[in-house]
Amino acid sequence: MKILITGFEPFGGEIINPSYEAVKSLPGEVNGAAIIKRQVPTVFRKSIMELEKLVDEIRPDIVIAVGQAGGRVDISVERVAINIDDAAIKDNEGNQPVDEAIFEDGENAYFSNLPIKAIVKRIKEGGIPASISNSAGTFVCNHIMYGLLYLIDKKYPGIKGGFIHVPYLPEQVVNKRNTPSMNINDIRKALILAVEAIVEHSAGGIAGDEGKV
Ligand code: PCA
Repeated sequence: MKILITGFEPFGGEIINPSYEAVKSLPGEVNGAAIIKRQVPTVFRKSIMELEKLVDEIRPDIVIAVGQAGGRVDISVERVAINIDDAAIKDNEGNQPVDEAIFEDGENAYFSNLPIKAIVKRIKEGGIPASISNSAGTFVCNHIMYGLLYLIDKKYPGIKGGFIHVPYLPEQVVNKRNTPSMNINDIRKALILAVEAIVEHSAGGIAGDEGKV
């Protein structure tokens, strides 16, 4: 089994992005599944194009996109991506789409088809705070999650895919009072636990909890 895990470039004035810091620290294999780690640009459109190129090349069974959610307190496993770009800040190439559809021929929303409840349960059992999130926002993270699920819907129906948001690292909040953070080892461990839950689930664990509300 091949699992593609992506993290994002730093954006919005930050010099690191915890998502790619954690992704690049992952082992090459978890429970027999090969882990392929890549960074994607924090840029509308280009992020989806690069992700599609990676999926075409690697042909993974599972894709997990990971991104930074500054201000969130825990690991949040996203349930849904919506067909809208509405950026409050510019992306890394100066784009700032407002109220634009991502794909005109796409559904209004797509649900993650990863076992989101099993992932949250496993991360919490590992002693790390985690929850399901019902919004990935309207910036590049929602954009790539939507692009991934659109790609699965239109071209690769066999692939399972979804998105996980992670908090700031402690060094990013030194000058941001009252802002939560999580250390890199816990974020890394949470991603490994997520992969374990997904591998077990696809090996015939608790079938079909994906996307259930
Ligand atoms: N977080 C942003 C985009 C890139 C990232 O790591 C977001 O939540 O949309």
